[in-house]
Amino acid sequence: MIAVDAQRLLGRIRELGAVGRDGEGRLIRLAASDTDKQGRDLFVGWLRQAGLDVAIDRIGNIFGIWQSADNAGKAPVLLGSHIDTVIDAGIYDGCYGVLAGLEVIETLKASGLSPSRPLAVAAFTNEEGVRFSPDMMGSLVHAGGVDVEAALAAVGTDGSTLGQELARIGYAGEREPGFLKPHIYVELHIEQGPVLERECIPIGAVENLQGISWQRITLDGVANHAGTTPMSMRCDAGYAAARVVTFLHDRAAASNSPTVVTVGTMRFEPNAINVIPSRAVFTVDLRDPDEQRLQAQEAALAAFLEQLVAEGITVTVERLARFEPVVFDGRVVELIEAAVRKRGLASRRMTSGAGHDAQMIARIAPAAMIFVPSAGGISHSPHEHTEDAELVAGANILLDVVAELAELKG
Ligand code: HGY
Ligand code: MN
Ligand code: MN
Repeated sequence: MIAVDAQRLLGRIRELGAVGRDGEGRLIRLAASDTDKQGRDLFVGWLRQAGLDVAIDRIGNIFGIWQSADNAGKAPVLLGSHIDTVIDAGIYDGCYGVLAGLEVIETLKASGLSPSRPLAVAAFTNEEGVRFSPDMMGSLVHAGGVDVEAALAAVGTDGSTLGQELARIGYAGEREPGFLKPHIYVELHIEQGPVLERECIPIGAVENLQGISWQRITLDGVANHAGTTPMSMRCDAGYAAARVVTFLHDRAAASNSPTVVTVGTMRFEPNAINVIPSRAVFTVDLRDPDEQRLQAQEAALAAFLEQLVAEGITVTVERLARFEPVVFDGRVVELIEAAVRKRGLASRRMTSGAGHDAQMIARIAPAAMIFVPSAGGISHSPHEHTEDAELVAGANILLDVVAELAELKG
């Protein structure tokens, strides 16, 4: 059985993982930033070295395509993920799937076999959504889920627009989004959760992905003196925000369901030790594999906010992202499981707790994902880790699935 070049793959993961470190050594490659450009330039260099055609679309999605005279024009097997990161990120989230996709194509290209259809690997823009909302933006545009002009007009947390920033870093491409219609899409990714490690299973065959609801909430109260204002006379935006966080956490914890909630960002105004906050701005990330339960979570939050209004707080809610749960293509999941059995490995079916580009590409092509274990279930953290052997095993499963899909001819 052919196998990927483990050292080349592992070396590239580490090399890309070193790009975009700040003064404290934190890995930060937010979408369309200077460090994202550095990562993009490195990846494009590897695509060119591999002799692939490089195409960049208007939302900055990067595609490396291997096609020949006799298969050009047929829908490609598409691999990929993202290389933008969160703040203080690990080196595997997204990058592993992009670099393993490139590795699989390079390995097949060197094997002398020729696929019946083109093979392509994508690095989608702004999967993380930390600087520009929504997340999975590049793949969402590719799948026609949002108009490219609207996406380019997205205003970032720093007041810039995505379109300006892509132009500034030289990745405002020419190709129309969606120019490449995949035959099938397979995304390899670290699990970012505890299941595979806990069950000592090397591969996850991901059959579905939970729904995601992102909102930014602004609570306006009344600034006043911390010392002279009796508790009964306060309209404290900071306290109100804390009550929202507690309400959501307690509700999710008591729900006895896979419901999860995260308030990952919060700021007060005027943000002074002796001033009752007049304003609190925070984000709420709600997720559930069941759409009804997700809607019930959103309704419970809305009702709680109504209560705050009755107490004199002014509430403003901005919708940042809303994606329903996605079920992947069972045939692709079965292909993954068959490839795992052929290599004598174990796998289990899984739901993805994280959002991924695959959930967007599933709108336009049969799609599924392959997971490998995350040590301690940790991700979106510098402590994110997957063993080399696990990374290589996952890449070889991707190789086998692609070889099957590409109907290789000797
Ligand atoms: O938020 C997510 O799940 C993904 O990492 N963008
Ligand atoms: Mn990811
Ligand atoms: Mn991520």
